[in-house]
Amino acid sequence: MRLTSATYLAVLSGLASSPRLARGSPVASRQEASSCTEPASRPEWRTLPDDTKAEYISAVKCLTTKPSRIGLDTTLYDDFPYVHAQLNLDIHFVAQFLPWHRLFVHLYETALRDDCTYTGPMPYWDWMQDSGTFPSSPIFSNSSTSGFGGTSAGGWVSPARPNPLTSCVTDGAFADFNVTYYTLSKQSHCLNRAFNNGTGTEAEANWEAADYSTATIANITDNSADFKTFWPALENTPHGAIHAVIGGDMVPQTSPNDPLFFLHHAQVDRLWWIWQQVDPETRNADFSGNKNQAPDETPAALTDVMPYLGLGPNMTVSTVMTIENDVLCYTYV
Ligand SMILES: [Cu+2]
Repeated sequence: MRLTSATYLAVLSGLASSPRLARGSPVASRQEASSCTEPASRPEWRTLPDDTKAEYISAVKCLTTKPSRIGLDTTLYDDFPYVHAQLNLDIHFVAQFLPWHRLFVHLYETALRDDCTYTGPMPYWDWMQDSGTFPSSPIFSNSSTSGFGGTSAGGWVSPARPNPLTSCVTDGAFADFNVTYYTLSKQSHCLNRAFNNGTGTEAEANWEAADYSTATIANITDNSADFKTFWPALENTPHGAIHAVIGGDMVPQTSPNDPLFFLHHAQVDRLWWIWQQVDPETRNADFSGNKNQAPDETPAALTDVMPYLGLGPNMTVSTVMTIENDVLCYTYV
């Protein structure tokens, strides 16, 4: 999907009327509203040439050679699962789910560029294309330079089993790749995947294909009139299914251990953006629902501050309601 100039203007006008900018500079013109004149493109993973895929994957691995940015004795790579796990209850099943992960992926992209000299684009993984044929998705390529690899030998095992950390990825660029955290503890282990072909019911068979099909996404997008309807539908069903079907390290709160996490969440972010484009004037400012997990019913607000524990500056939700602004500057192609 490409932005037309009409939608681009609509995005800018939504930005200019956001509370954050309106308060700071009441006479800001549309041009002054954003310094983002050449947004970076985010393409689908399988459209990248092999050398760009290889460059992306080596930048991801490079993060394991850089020091923690938040004062841990582990690496910059580990900061991401660590922060995500610490904040788990504040960023899931709450309105902040989408904006928090939007900025989280951006922080990751920025680390790949600034700390690991990556020059290519941040890719997303359109798993709708893999609904019904999940294990044969090209993203699971066994190329040792440009493939994320597939599942472990032995198939699905519950993450609750006594030793949950033995489903090692054995092919692709992350074969025998080690990660450091597991849930809230430091527990070094091989990157785990254990593809889960549903749990037996009709609806969940075939890799839960129905949960992330094109038809399901269209249904969510078309039938969610407001943010508080759209976000839980996206989080609970397609987003959750992809975590569950991959299994292994994608299941616990340290799921950013799996490098696929960031391509998955770029896709979730893209789907939010597509939903916003249907009516940008309204939807670029539509943020509503519960601020905290039940039973706290405090309503969420654009002025809510999103925490990142030092990985990046804490920011208000309003800062990331669009993807082409002073802080974020990218678009999906
Ligand atoms: Cu998350």
